Amino acid sequence: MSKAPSEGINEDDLKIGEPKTRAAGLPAVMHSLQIGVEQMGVVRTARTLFRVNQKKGFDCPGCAWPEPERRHIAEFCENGAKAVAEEATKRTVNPAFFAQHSVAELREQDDYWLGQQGRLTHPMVLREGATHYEPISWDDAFAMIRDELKGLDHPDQAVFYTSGRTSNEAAFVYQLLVRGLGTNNLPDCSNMCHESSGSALSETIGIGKGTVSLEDIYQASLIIIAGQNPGTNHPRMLSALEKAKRNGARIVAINPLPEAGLFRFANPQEISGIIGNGTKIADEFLQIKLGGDQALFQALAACLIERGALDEKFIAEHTTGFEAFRDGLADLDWAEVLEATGLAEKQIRSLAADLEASDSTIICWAMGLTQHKHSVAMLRDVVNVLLLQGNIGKPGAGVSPVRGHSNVQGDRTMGIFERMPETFHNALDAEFDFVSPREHGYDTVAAIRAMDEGKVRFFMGMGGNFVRAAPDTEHTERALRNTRLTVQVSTKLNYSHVVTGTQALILPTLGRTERDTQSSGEQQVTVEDSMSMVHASRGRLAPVSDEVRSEVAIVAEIAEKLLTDDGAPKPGTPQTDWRALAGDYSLIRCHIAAVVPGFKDFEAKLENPGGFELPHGPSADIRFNTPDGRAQFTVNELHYPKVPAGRLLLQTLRSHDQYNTTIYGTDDRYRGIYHGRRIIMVNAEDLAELGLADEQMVDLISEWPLADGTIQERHAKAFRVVAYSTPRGCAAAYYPETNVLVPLDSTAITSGTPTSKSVVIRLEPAEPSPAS
Ligand SMILES: Nc1nc2c(c(=O)[nH]1)N[C@H]1C(S)=C(S)[C@@H](COP(=O)(O)OP(=O)(O)OC[C@H]3O[C@@H](n4cnc5c(=O)[nH]c(N)nc54)[C@H](O)[C@@H]3O)O[C@H]1N2
Ligand SMILES: Nc1nc2c(c(=O)[nH]1)N[C@H]1C(S)=C(S)[C@@H](COP(=O)(O)OP(=O)(O)OC[C@H]3O[C@@H](n4cnc5c(=O)[nH]c(N)nc54)[C@H](O)[C@@H]3O)O[C@H]1N2
Ligand SMILES: [Mo]
Repeated sequence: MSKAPSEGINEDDLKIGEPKTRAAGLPAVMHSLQIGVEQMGVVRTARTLFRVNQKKGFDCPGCAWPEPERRHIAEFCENGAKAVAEEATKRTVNPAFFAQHSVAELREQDDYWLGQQGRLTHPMVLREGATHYEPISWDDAFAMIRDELKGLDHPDQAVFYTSGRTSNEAAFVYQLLVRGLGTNNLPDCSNMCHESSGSALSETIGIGKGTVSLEDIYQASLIIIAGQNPGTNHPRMLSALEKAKRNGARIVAINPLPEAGLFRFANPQEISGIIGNGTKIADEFLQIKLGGDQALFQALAACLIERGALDEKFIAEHTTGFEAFRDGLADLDWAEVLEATGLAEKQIRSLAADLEASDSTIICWAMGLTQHKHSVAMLRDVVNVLLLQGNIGKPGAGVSPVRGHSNVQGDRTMGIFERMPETFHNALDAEFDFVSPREHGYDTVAAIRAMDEGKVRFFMGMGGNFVRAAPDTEHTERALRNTRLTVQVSTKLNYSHVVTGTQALILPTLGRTERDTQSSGEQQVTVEDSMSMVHASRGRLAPVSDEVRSEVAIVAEIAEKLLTDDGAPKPGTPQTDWRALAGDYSLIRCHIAAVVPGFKDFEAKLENPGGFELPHGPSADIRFNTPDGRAQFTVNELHYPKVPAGRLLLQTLRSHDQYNTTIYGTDDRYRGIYHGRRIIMVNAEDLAELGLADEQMVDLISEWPLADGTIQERHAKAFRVVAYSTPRGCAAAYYPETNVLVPLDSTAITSGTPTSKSVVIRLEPAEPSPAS
C-alpha cells in the first residue's frame, strides 16, 4: 500500500537541531526505504530500487554522477531512491483531480503539495478564460500546437525550453524540430546551472565538459571540492571519494558551510558503514566567504609561481599565455585576498603546499562556483591553477564540473543550446538536407525578457519547472502570462502548470522507470553522465496510464503536423521520416552517429553494458581543441562581492529533501532543520549585530541598484532566522522559495547565469501575523 499524499508545509512545526557531521549510513537507507514505500508500496519499491543503475536497468533520474564499472547490487543512494520514488509513485493526477481543483486553487498550494499529488495521466487543456483544466485528445492538443505555431509571424516568436532529464534521443529530435521550424530559441536548465563552467572551459581547454573519469578520481593524489554539497546532491560521489581516500588521496573542501557529506561518510553499501563511524572525507576545510574563490585561486597560483612548483615542460609545450598570466599576478594584493576569502594566509599557503606535494590534482565544483557575477573569470582561474602543474591531460588529474540533472550534459551534446557551433550546424544540415538557422537564440534569461516584452507568443517546456526554477519569480510569471500558449511536457504536476499563457496544455509523458513501447517494440534510450560516459537506460514498469506518450513520440507528432505534408517532409525542412524515428529509436541513434562527434558505431557500442566514453579533454598527445592546439592561460581581473553595511549576501541552495523545485519532504537532516523550509541561516555574530534573536521571524528584502542610482527591492516574507556556521556576512536559504529575490538582470558575465549564490539582502523583523 502507498500512503495518501501529504498536506502542504506547516511552518509552525519547524524544529531546529544540531547539524550532522557525517553523511549516509543506516539513517539514509531507512529514509530511502520509507519514502519508497510511502510512494510506491513495498513490492514496487523492491522492484525499482534494485534496477537502478544496473546493467540492464534504467539510469537513475537523480544526479549525473557516473556508475562504477563494478556495480554494487544496490547502486543507488538515498536521494536517488527519492527521485525514483517520486517518479514511480502510485499516486495520480487525473482528469477528476483537475475537475475538482481550479487553477486558482492550485496556485495557492506550495511546491511540496503540488508534487505530492502524483503522476499526470492525461493530456489536459486550459482554454481561454476557463477556471479549470479539462481533458483533451492528443489529436486536438497537437492541432492546437500546430495552429499556434503556424500563426506566428516568425519562428523566433516561439521558445522551447529543456530540463536535463530528457534522453539523448528525445533531445536530438527536439532540437531538430525546433531548428526545422526555423529558430535557435532553445534555452535550457543548463543556462541556470553549469553554463559558467562551459563558458570558461571551452575557451581555455577547448571543451565545455569535465576532463576526468571515475578512474581518475580513484587515482588522484589531491582532490579539491569547491562549492559543492555532494552528501545531498551527489551522494554516490562519496563512495568514489572514499575509494580515493583509501588509495591515499588528500581531500580539501572549500565551502562557506560545513556540509555533513564533506566530513565523514558511512557507506551504506558496506557493513562497516552501517554500524561503524564511517570514513573521514575532507582532510582540510576552508570556510570561504561567498564569491571569494577567485581570490583564493589567484593566491594559490601566485604561491605556486613563487615556489617554482611548476611543470615547465607542460607549460612550454602545451599552453599559451603563461608569461602574461605570471606578470598579471605579480601585483596580487594579499590584503584583498584575505578580505575576499575570509581565510587566513596560513590556510591558503598550506593548500598551496598540498598542491605542490601532489603529482595529480583534480578540482571538482558545482553551483557554489557557477552562480556568481564573476563565475566565468573565477573558473578560468581554477583552470590556470591546474595548468601551472600540468594537471590536465594526465591520469588522476583534471577538471570535474559535477553536473546536476542526469542527462543535462547529454542534452547539450545533442544540440540543446541556443548557440551551437557552426560545425554542429553543418553536420546537421548535411545529414538532413536542409539549412538550419544560424542566428543565436534566447537563453533562459533572454527568453524571459522576450516574453515579457511581448516578442514571444508560444512557450514549450520539455520537462522542468520553468516558472519556479527561473530567477525573479514575479517577473518570470508575468512573462509567461504574456504568451498565447504554454505547453508543458511533464511527468508530475508543478507550478508551471498553473502560471500559463492565454491557453495552456499539459502533455503527460513517460518517466525513466517506465517501459517505452513503440511500433517496432520496446525501446531503450541513452544518457551521458558527468564524466562523458554514454549508456543505455530501459524502464521496466508499466506506464502510469495508457494515455501517456514518450517525449520522442510527442516531438515527432508535432514535427509531422508542421514540417510534413502527410508524412512527406516539406522542402526546406529536415528530410526525414518523423514517424519512423518515433517507431524505432535506433534510427534516431543512426542520425546522431552521423551528426555528433564521438558517436560512430553508436548502436554497436551500446552492447557494452557499461556504455562508452565520449572524447572529453585533450587527446592522448595532449592536443587541446583550441585554435592553436594548446590550453590557454587567461589573465582575469580580481573580483569579489562587496556588500553594503548592514546587508548580507544570500546564497540560495538545496535542502536534503528536494530535487530542484520538486520537494520530497520538509527536512534538511544534515543541517539539523526539520519540518520547514522558510528559514535563513545566518552567522550568530551577524544576528547579534543586526539586533535579531535566533529563530526570530524576518522578511527578506533584496536590493538591486538600478542604473539611475535608485535601489530596486524584492520581498520574500516570513522566514525564521537560524544561527548557523557560515562566514560573517554570508547567509543561506532554500531555493525555489527565495527565487523571488534574484533580480533578472543579475547574471554572470559571459555565461548569463542568474547569480543565485550572491544576492544582496537586508533582514527586517516580520510583522506579527494576525493569527499570532
Ligand atoms: N538530491 C538532490 N540531488 C541533486 C539536486 C537536488 O536538488 N537534489 N540537484 C541537481 C542539480 S540540477 C545540480 S546543478 C546539482 C547541484 O549541486 P550543488 O551545487 O551541491 O547544490 P547547491 O545546493 O546549490 O549547493 C551549493 C554548494 O556550494 C556552496 N557554495 C555556495 N556559494 C559558494 C561560494 O561562493 N564558494 C564556495 N566555495 N562554495 C559555495 C554551498 O554552501 C553549497 O554547499 O545537484 C544535482 N543533484
Ligand atoms: N535560486 C536558485 N535557482 C535555481 C538554482 C539555484 O541553485 N538557486 N539552480 C538552478 C539549476 S542548477 C537548475 S538545473 C534549474 C532546474 O530547473 P528545472 O530542470 O526546470 O527544474 P526541475 O525542478 O528539475 O523540474 C522538475 C519537473 O520536471 C518534470 N520532469 C521530471 N522528470 C521528467 C521527465 O523524465 N520528462 C519530462 N518531460 N519531465 C520530467 C516534472 O514535471 C517536475 O515537476 O534550476 C535553477 N534555479
Ligand atoms: Mo542544475
